[in-house]
Amino acid sequence: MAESDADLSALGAGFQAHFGALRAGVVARAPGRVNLIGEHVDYNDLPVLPMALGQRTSIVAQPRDDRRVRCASAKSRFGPREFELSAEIARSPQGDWCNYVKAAAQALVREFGLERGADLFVSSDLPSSAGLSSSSALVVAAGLALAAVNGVALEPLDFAERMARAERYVGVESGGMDQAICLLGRDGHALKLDFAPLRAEALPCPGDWRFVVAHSLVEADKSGAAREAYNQRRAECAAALELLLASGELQGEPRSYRGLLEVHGAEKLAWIAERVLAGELLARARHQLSEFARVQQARKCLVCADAEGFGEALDESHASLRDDYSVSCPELDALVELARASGALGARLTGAGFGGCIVAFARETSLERLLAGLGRHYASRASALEFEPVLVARPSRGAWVEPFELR
Ligand code: NG1
Repeated sequence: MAESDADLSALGAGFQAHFGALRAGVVARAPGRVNLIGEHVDYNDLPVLPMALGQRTSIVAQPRDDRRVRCASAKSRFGPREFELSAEIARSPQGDWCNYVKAAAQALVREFGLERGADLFVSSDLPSSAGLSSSSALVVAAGLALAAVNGVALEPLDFAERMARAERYVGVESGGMDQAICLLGRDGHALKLDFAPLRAEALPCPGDWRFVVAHSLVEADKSGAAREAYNQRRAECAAALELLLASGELQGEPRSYRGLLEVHGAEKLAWIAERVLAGELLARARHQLSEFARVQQARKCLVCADAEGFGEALDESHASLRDDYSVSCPELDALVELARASGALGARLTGAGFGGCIVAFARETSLERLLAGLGRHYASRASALEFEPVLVARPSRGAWVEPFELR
C-alpha cells in the first residue's frame, strides 16, 4: 500500500525536529484492531475473531552506532525517553509509554542479541486506553523497527508470538490476540485466530457489512486499575478451572479450557460447571464456555453472510461480558443500547472493557442511521476530544516495515 507523501514528510519532519538529519532509516507501521467477538478468552488459548484497523502507529527509526535507544513522540504528552539495549532493561514507572518500546527491545535482545540502538520517532492516530490495542501496535512497531535496523527478519506468525510474550513486560498477563491481528491482519478480512500454536484463518467480510467503533469516553487505563482487574479475571479463570478439574466429573481429562471444550463441548461443560462452581468463579467459567460457542457461531454466520445471526452473537457476548465477566460499565452499556436503537444488528464492548469502545454491526443500508444516532451522543462533547469518537472500521492489512524514503 503506497503511503501518502504528506504522511511520510510529516514523519520525516517529526524525526528531524527531535533527532536532526535523517540519513537512512526504516518506517514500521502497526495497526490497531477491533475485536468482533471472542473477548477475554485469548489468555485461555480460546479462539477470537478480530480485524485490523486502518488506524495505526508508525515509527521512523534510524540506526545508531551504540546500544542507545532514543524515543520521541509526535504527541507532546508523551515526552522524550532514552534507554540502553540490554537483556534486563529497567522499567519506567507504571503507565509510562516507553515501557512498550522497552518490552519489544528487551525481548529482541534476549532472543537475538541485538547490538544496535536506534533513534525512534513515533506517531499514531490510534486513541490510547480505548480497547483498540494501541499498546500492542506500539510494541509491534517498535519490535519491527528495532529488528529491521539490526538485520533481524522473522515470519509474522513467529514474530506475533514473540511480541505477545514480550508485552507481558508491562505487567499485564495478556493473551496473544492483539499482537497476532496486528501482524497478520488482511485487507477486507476478519481473522479467526487460534492459539498455542498461533494459527490464522482469513475470513472475507461480506461487502455490505459495516462495523462501527464508538468510544464510551471512559478511559480503560490498562496501566492502572484496569490492569489489576484484567489480571484478576485471568486468575479467577485459573481458579475455576482447578475446581472443575478437581471435581469427580472431570478427573484424568485435559487440563485446559481448550482441551476440555474440544473433548466435551460447551454445553456439557456448562452443565458440569453449574454443579461444581458457584458465585463469581461460576460466572467467569460460564463466560469462557459461552464465548467459545459464540465465536464458533459467529464464524459460521460470517462465512454464510448471516447478518442477523452474527448480530445476535455480538449482543449475547455483550450480555455475558456485562453479567458474567463484569468488565462493562454503565457508559458502555448505554452506548450498546443506543447502537441497537439506531439500527445496529448487534453491538458489544470490544477489547478489555472497563471503558474504551464498543463495536456496533450493521448493514450498509443502516449505516447512516447508526452513525447519526451515535453522533448525537457526542454532540455537546465532540469538540473537546482529541480523537474521533466514532469511526467506521475498515478491515486492513497487518504490520510491515520498509526503508524510509521521501518520494
Ligand atoms: P486491550 O483491549 O488492548 O486492552 C486486552 C488484551 C488482549 C485480550 C483483550 C480482551 C493486552 C495487550 N491485550 O486488549 O490480549 O485479552 O484485552 O479480549 O493486554
